[in-house]
Amino acid sequence: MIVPTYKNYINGEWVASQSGEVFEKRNPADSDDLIAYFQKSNQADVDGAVAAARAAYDAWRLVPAPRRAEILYRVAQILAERKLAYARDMTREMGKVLAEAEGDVQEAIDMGYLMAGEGRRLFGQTTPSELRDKFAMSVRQPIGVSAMITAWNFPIAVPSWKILPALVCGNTVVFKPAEEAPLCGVNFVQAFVDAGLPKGVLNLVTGDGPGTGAPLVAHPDVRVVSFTGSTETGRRVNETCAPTFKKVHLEMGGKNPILVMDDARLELAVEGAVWGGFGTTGQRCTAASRMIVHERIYRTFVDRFVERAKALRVGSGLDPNIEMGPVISEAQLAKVMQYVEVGKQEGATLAAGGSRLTGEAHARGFFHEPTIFVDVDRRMRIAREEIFGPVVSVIPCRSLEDGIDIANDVAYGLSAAIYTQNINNAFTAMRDIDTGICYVNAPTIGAEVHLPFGGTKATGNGHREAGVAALDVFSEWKTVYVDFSGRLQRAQMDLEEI
Ligand code: UN1
Repeated sequence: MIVPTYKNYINGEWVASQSGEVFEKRNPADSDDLIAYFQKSNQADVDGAVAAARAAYDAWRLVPAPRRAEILYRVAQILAERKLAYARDMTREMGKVLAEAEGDVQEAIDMGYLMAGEGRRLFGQTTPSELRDKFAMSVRQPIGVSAMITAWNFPIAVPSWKILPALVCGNTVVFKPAEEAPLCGVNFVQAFVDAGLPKGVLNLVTGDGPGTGAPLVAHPDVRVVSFTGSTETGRRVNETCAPTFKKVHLEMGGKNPILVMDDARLELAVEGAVWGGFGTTGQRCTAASRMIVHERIYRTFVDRFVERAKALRVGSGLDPNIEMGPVISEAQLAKVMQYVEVGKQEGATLAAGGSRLTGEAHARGFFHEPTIFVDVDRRMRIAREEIFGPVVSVIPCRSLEDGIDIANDVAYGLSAAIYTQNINNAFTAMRDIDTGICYVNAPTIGAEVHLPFGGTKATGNGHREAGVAALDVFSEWKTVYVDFSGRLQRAQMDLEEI
């Protein structure tokens, strides 16, 4: 079978990298399965993509927003038509099970319709002026060329949270998808091409962080950067952008807790723990990697959770019977295995899993057992550091207050959940847990696109994506005063007697 080579998309053309180099992408469930080659883009490619986006901006920003939105509506329709095909490519490329991959594409469809509607809103304020015969309002203005750098774990959904709001606001875009999921990036861009987006408005450069991402972030004509990935890389992105005050949106790590109170519906909490901890093989920013469980129900919870985790069927996500796919790469698998060793050395009790899967069905993929450590102390590294794999720590707590204290005692603050039947507990947790997202009686994963997505502390830098909140990243407020009095009026000074 011929292995395809995909190109960059710059100024309305599919073009090869000026580096003359490509990189390969293989299926993490089967490393014999070579999916395709992609361009290894360099500074020159980035310069070309940014120049195209810069040139297209002058016209695109003046297209009426409702017309811009019509193209986004078509993008959503095209994604809906191709949902299964794109989901299959996604599963093959990054491993998540097919039903989840379909959910990923669905998230972009939802975002498309949401942002299509925004084209007829993009609300600002109109207010009375303190002076007579004067009008005051604020309007959203586009910023310019936006650079999107995304992770591989939600390879269509997360780019949609960034690209669709950027475009409806009137910005143009250079998109660098994760090198672990470039085909999803290509597929997503193809939907815009087929929807009739004018040339140069959306450009795609594939490649790695140092070769492609770094020159993109540093490019002087890029006015706004939106990044999803590790806290370590996010810090570098922020530092690169600081000297020129480039607008930066960062979405980084998590160590998301599920609190299970002694009044919780236990079966529901166990189900939530399994889905939150092992859904997407634990490779979500929102994955529940800490179960903080009230000591009164601790043993029962642990027994049931361990039993459920051990029963999970692990394998290729293309098989409909499989519940958990591989981790993304050999390097990521090594990291997971290293953390398992760390957990053992720290004295946590390994209650489920703990090993790479190596049998016949798993030999050519990066499969790891769903793994649970119990009796974990909050000071252990496995309870504090983001592992990004199927490893969950169970930590006992004495009370709601103690549980919230443990929940907040990490560097990150993306998502949290509480299982309780007590409304006072629920509202206390909603108020006191220091995260950007909080669930009651549902696990930490499963955010919906019309609400703000993001986190506190080392998870973010104060911005939110998706929802209407994303518009704040991709627009600047312009405040406009219109004085139709025909004379000089001085604010704060020319106060009228009434
Ligand atoms: C991510 O892990 O980066 O809320 C995004 C969720 C998904 C998105 C996760 N809708 O779990």
